[in-house]
Amino acid sequence: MGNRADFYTNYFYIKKHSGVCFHLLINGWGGTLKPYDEEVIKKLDIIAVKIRRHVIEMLYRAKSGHPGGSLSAVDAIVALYFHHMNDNPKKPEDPDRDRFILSKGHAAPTLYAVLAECGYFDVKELKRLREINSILQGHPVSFHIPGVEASTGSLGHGLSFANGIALAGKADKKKYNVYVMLGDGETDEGQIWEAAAVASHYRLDNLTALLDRNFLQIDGNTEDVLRLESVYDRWSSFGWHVREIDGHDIDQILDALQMADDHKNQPTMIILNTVKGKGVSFMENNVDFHGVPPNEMEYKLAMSEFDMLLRKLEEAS
Ligand SMILES: Cc1ncc(C[n+]2csc(CCOP(=O)(O)OP(=O)(O)O)c2C)c(N)n1
Ligand SMILES: [Mg+2]
Repeated sequence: MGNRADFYTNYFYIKKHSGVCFHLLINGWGGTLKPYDEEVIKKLDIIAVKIRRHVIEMLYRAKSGHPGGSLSAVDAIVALYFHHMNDNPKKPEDPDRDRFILSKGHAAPTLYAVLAECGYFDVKELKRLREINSILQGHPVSFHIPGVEASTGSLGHGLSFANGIALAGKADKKKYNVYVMLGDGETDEGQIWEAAAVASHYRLDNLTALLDRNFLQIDGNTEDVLRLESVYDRWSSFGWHVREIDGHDIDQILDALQMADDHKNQPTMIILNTVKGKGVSFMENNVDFHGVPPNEMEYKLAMSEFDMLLRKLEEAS
């Protein structure tokens, strides 16, 4: 555990340090170099596996929760908190912080694991997911958990909430950015499209939405339940700047986030092409693991898969 703690401490330093480098590149030298390199990507890949491990441990212990949509969301949330966002776990109420809102609140275990590993609260709390009197309930509650910006879980509201914070940022002449993650099934909600229209009407270029496009929702393929395609054309016709990437490729995620921050006069939608259950072979693309935790055998199998992958990644780094 000591090694892991050191690893995160060091990584947190790299995150902040690379932010400074980026500032110099843009403001000092004006170059086009990326504010990260292969080493950063390798480290984020390793963190992502460790977060997935936490998620499965938490769900197994709690005997309930949502593995599929938690696992598909990991890489983007890791990229945001461990590299991209300007946030400080020691000052979770800093008025100048970047904000992240997990609109698909059922992926709470991923957000909790990331916040804990960043230092917002003790990693030991993760063991108490869904227990009575635990701060970590099945869906995020903002007034209980340091670092959680919005209480979510009732799908469809997060983008409207993010709009409000982004508008307030403009009114107050703040420099912060707002990031919000939506599920693809979640975008069946009508409120999402009211919010999409509002964001482009007010030219909220300080707002970036990330769509976890895993093609599955609670009980089937999104295209069978209520067709979404063409997702790209829909968001673009609502006045959004849209980019579509591999949602498990850290390099592409970091690049898209930077592009979104730099884009002016429009909100940006990053479509993350993802795999529901990513990282656990028998959960991948398996709708049965939308809201069912692993049993003992599945838990052990998942752990052995993570161990194998971690060994491979650590040897390569
Ligand atoms: C308003 C509302 N209706 C229904 C639900 C129940 N529900 C929880 S998850 C889910 C499916 C969400 O699918 P998607 O957004 O694609 O999530 P992911 O695939 O990322 O898990 C549903 C319908 C809910 N949480 N809120
Ligand atoms: Mg989905």
